[in-house]
Amino acid sequence: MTPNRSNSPYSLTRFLIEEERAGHIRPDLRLLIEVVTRACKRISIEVGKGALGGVLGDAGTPGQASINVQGEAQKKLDVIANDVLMEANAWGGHLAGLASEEMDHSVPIQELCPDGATAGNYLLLFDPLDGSSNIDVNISVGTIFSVLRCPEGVEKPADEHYLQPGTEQLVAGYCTYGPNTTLVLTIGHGTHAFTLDREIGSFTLTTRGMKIPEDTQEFAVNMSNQRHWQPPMQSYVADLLAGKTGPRGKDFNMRWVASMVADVHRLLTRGGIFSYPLDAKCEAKGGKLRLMYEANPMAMLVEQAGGAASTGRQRMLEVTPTGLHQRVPVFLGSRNEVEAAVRYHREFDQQTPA
Ligand code: AHM
Ligand code: MG
Repeated sequence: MTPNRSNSPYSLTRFLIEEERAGHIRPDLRLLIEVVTRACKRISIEVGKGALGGVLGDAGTPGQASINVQGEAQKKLDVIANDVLMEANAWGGHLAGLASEEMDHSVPIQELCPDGATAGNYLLLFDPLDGSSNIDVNISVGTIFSVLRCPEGVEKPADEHYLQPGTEQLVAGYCTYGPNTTLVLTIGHGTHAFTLDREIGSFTLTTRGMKIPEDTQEFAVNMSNQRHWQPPMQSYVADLLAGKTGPRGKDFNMRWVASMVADVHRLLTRGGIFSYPLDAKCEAKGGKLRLMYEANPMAMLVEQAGGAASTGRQRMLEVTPTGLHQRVPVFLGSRNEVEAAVRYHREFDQQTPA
């Protein structure tokens, strides 16, 4: 009897094989995505254990929190998620090196796995558990990742080899660990969502070709920073809040999960603008969110879904990186709304002598 294929779930594996057949992806890159997403499944299991698994709370010893390169206290699950991704990729054979939010420097794959590991062709960057301040209160968190090509002839990549603009990304994705676990992925041919089927343990394609509406009436920003923002951001948000009778002529709603993955997932699903602008608290660092493993992968996913991503003054994907952990201001989401935010910056800059 011929199996009824039309009703069988369309797995991530099948999706990737078809993309390879269409010439959109090389076999070693397809296998790298399989390794990374398998690690995400493992992280999803750890996150899902919550208090039962003893995985909540801070890393380190009582009274002595473990601090990462960003100067931020690490949660136990930050460390677990980082270890899972490192371990999964050490033996994969597809990477030349990897870099993480939780580690000071990138690691060449041969150092991770010196016993005869051959260096692959790619560089992987990740934020192993974004939004981790939300873990202990059972709010969605996620993993964000980006894949770049290792420069030709480089066997042992150093930090400088990762400093490529976001336009060079081959793959970008995130996995949200929320009421369900959803992987959102782009290989440069649209943005697609896969939901983890917990019964069979595999990601199933649930939205092919996500499309962000061009217009929105929803914005996401940490309003408690309002007094620290720069003038163009102050005017932009003041006009959003003025609603129907203000210059924008419509009412806006606000949502802020404080997990970038969850906030971006909402705007990929129903539109919106997400912003983390420069403010007086983060100005010296260049912003709050990191370019290489937060802003750039999200920017690629959003652009591939028809949206826009900017620093407020430049297309995000065209920023020339200067450091692995570089920070940038972020505006991304519905195209017309991102353009509106950029306009406020441009008009301010034109009126203000340099
Ligand atoms: P993290 O990578 O240390 O978790 O920090 C990034 C998070 C984003 O997920 C979120 O958008 C932002 O930081 C929240 O910032 P705030 O604490 O100002 O609400
Ligand atoms: Mg993060």
